[in-house]
Amino acid sequence: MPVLSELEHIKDQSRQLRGSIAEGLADPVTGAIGEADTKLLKFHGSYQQDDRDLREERRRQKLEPLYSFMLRARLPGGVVTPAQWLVFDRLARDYASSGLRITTRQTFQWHGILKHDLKPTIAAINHAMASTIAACGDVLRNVVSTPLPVQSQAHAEAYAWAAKLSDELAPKTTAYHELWLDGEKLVGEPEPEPLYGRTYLPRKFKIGLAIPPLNDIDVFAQDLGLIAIAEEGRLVGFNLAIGGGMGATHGDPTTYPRLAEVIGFVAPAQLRDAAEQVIALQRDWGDRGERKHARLKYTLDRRGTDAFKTELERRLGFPLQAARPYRFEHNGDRYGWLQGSDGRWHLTLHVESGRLLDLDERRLLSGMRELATVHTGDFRLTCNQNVIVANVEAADRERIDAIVAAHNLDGYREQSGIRRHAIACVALPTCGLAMAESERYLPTILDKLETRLARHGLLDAPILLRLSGCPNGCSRPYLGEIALVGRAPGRYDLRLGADFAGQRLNSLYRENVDEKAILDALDPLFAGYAAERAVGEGFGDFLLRSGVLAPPSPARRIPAEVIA
Ligand code: SRM
Ligand code: SF4
Repeated sequence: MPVLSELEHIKDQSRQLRGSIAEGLADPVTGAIGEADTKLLKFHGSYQQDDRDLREERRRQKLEPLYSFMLRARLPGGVVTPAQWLVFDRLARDYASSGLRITTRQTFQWHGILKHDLKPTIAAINHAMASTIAACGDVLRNVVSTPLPVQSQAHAEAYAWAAKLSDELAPKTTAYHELWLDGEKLVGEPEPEPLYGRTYLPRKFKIGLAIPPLNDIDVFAQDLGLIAIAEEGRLVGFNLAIGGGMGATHGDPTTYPRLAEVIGFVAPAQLRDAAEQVIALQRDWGDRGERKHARLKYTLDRRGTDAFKTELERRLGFPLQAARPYRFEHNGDRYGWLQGSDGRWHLTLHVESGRLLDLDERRLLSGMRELATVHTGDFRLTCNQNVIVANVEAADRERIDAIVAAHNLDGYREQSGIRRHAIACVALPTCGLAMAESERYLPTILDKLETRLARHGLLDAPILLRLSGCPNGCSRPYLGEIALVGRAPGRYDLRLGADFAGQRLNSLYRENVDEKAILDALDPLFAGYAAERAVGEGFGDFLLRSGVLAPPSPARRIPAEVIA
């Protein structure tokens, strides 16, 4: 029996995620809660953080760090009703420090919530018929799903599946109600967790559902990726792809980003069981000794994908069918108005780094609130940190356009290709793991890249740029045509060569370099791309074809035979 990590003991003794969180919240002496409870709090959707900009100054003043809490909602498929939007907006104004933040898993985060405001904030989110449970922690996280409902019927069915999985496979503990919603206090033994047991999963688990040709959720970065297969506009089932993940540790080759492998196809009626059994098998086979190796991707590489599939089919009691052909076109968002097959309209707006905040003349938070007061459809958050004003009647388009223009929410019309397709993770000052700036650095590096791209006539080229403040990869940087992965303040690994459909990992091009070295390395590549690219050829594809980068090993790309 391997030695269990400390977190396994904390989970085991937590009485189904209670720990002493209630006591910690009630303690007026500190803005923090107990160390072990911070780990359990994640399962309730919140991280204890401190403002890293102020850390040193507070230490000098012999003050405790400026503790606050980040809260993450669970919003399957990124769907938000206008009424919910207004509640979330109010919470951002009343309790958070930096507006609303759309995440790379199509939900909202609020940063900077003080300890005593955590309970009213969570209660209000629940009152708005949403939740924060299992938005973080060693459980199935928010299930993401292609947000753009252009193929309206297949989309509606696929979204319903994402919502069902998210709901039915969530933890069943009543600790959440007890702590945040004044539910009845537990007396005696905690309630059973049928899927998760006393120690939940070895690590976080992510499901994402993509509807080809859109891979806007990066389906191959998921622990369990579901590729919806539609025939004549109706959903007929899903290909299953298992073992994707981005996280790595600098200098540790036993950790790495990995693409999910397509292992077969299931009919809709088989999907819930298949998803549940993949999770259950990872629960049983995952590494509970070393958290760095605990994700499903490492389980598969240790035990073998074939062995995993065989055991999965044994537990399911039926074999998976052969994977069906599919084709992804790209993993970015499509900006502007698009009409769905049911006649309704959808407007995708660009939100830089997903941050909705009122700053000078850019009043994005207020603009979105005004939209929410008049909109009769719904909103969809995207995994590229953007927002879709969805299901708009033709007659309402003009009114929506006017609000969008009045609040500078239509920036996408003027932006360069690279700016429209850039994603940056939060990083400093809130993320405790950040080694370098990301969200706050994005505007600076974009300006400088745009200057170089303009010189080569490439301002309109849609190049996929991804910035992460550390190798954990929250912006899925290993799937960027250009990616910067933080090493230290002002220093990054420059990675190049992913494709534009999320089907090939990039590779390291320059290690631990500063801004000048990054720009100097990219400039001649931009020149070559401008002069020699084929029609429609992406920057990443060009770097491979022209021999700047070596062809990737099979494990770093999705095999062509499953692509239609
Ligand atoms: Fe992430 C940890 C932010 C999507 C891989 N991530 C964190 C924490 C909570 C830092 C921490 O553990 O203390 C960050 C909080 C920063 C802050 O102040 O808000 C954080 N991750 C984010 C978000 C907000 C990035 C963003 O800018 O939008 C995304 C929230 C998603 C959500 O709504 O659930 C976010 N994180 C991702 C993704 C992308 C995805 O899932 O599509 C990944 C890569 C995919 C994957 O999981 O492999 C990702 N985050 C990680 C990891 C590395 C996990 C690993 O297997 O090694 C960590 C660190 C960890 O878990 O130990 C991490
Ligand atoms: Fe923080 Fe690293 Fe994730 Fe960025 S990639 S949010 S720095 S954990």
